[in-house]
Amino acid sequence: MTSYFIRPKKLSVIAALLLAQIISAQQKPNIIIIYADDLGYGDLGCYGMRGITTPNIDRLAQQGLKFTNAHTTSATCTPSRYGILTGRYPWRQKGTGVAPGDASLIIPLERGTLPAALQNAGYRTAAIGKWHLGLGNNGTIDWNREIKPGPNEVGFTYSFIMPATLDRVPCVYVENHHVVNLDPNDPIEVNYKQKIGSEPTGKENPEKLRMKPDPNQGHAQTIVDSISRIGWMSGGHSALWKDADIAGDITKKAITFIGKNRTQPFFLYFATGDIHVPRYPHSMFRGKSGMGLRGDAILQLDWTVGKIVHALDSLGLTKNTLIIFSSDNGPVVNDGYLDGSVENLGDHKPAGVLRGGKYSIFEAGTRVPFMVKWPGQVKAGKTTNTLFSQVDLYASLAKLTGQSLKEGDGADSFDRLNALLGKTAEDRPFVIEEARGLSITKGEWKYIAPNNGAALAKDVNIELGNLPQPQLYNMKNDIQEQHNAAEKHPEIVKELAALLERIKEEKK
Ligand code: NG6
Ligand code: CA
Repeated sequence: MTSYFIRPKKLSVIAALLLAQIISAQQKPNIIIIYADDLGYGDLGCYGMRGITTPNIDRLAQQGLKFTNAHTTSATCTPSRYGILTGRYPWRQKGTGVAPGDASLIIPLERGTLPAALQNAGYRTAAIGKWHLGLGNNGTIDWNREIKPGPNEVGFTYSFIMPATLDRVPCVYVENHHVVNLDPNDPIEVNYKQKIGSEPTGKENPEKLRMKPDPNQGHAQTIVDSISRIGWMSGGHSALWKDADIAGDITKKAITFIGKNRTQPFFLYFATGDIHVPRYPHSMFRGKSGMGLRGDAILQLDWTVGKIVHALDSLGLTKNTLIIFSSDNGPVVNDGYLDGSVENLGDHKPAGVLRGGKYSIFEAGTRVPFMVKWPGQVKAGKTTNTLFSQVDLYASLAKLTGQSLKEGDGADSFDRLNALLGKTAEDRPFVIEEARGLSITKGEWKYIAPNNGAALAKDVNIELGNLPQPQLYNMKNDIQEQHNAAEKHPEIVKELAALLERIKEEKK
């Protein structure tokens, strides 16, 4: 007998076909930036790590393009994030160093940003995960009211963020303009100058801690989730995060955002808390890497990436989604907590072959893993050594989405779309790196401007690369920056020093 009504099974097939049609009609690709925290050049299987496997992240490299000479603007978090989102060198603006948890928003409201350009191009945009670019203005934030300006004022349609780093108070999520799960009868107060409230602190109540702060590095203030932090906070008990749940919480939000926007172009800036300190991953990963909590956090990071990729697959979005994976600065092992990561590191080299690490003007400070996957558009399984900077994502993605930048917007950002998609291996004309001082790399030469910072950061055990004399390294023959060739090649020193000065003096 012929059926006159469509069976539910058929209906779902029709719905799927319709959805596929809507999706293929969607011209512009979805864009996801997965931004890891403190992940080093040597911290992934596809960048040579042995001992821990990172299959989900490695698959991005297998199915996409792997960069071996891509740089953040800076060797710490806040300035690199500023660079990627604004397309400007952070050192052009005061106050772009590592931000305390109560800092005001450092992104100027009057200028264009990467997310705002994509918003103009019709994208739904989201910042999910670590923010660390300040919130509010005038140096004061009332965490119990509407918190602004923040991500939603600089181009993000939706935000779900950890305000600063995981080691800084307040340890709460902020969704759009509000602290999540805040009980109005238990208001939050935050102070970075003096103790407030009666919460236990790492200094006074070490017996309450699950990991000890390094006595040389602070981090002994208010205890949240059995971990003492930088800064004091009181109240907000119902809003406090659990460190072991952060990766899962933000991944869930990311997948929800992707699902909600599956029929229209979206941009997701997904900034993980991993593998920054304090490292306290979920029990699924704790003790699983054989390399201590830092290794366990790498496993968690890989899981996170797997979940995002899987969500795209199951929604049929893989083909039309450009994924960029990178890190905000180089690696550090002990960054404030005695969490066993140093003892358990074994022979793993977080910076790979490079010298230095986080905070360093040597290469490991800013040369980070960087991968691009876009099926059908970026050839799979290739590696490129093109000199690349994250500051160029703004102009490049604006180009991709048909946006022209207003005068002054993204002023340091070059359109490097062809390099990003592997269509050219041409180098950026130069790359500037920032730590305590600045360096400039052009072709095979890297010049580090003289500066009087310390040569070594003892507490974190990282060579910072600062010297009162000029340094010049040949990055082709001496990638480990062992042989200072400044005296041998004064003409190159002169040329690069002049170029750096010229760029610094540009009015932007
Ligand atoms: C440093 C902290 C370090 C970490 C870093 C920011 C001390 C001694 N060290 O000042 O623990 O929080 O700032 O890291 O306080 S970043 O990746 O967000 O830049
Ligand atoms: Ca960082």
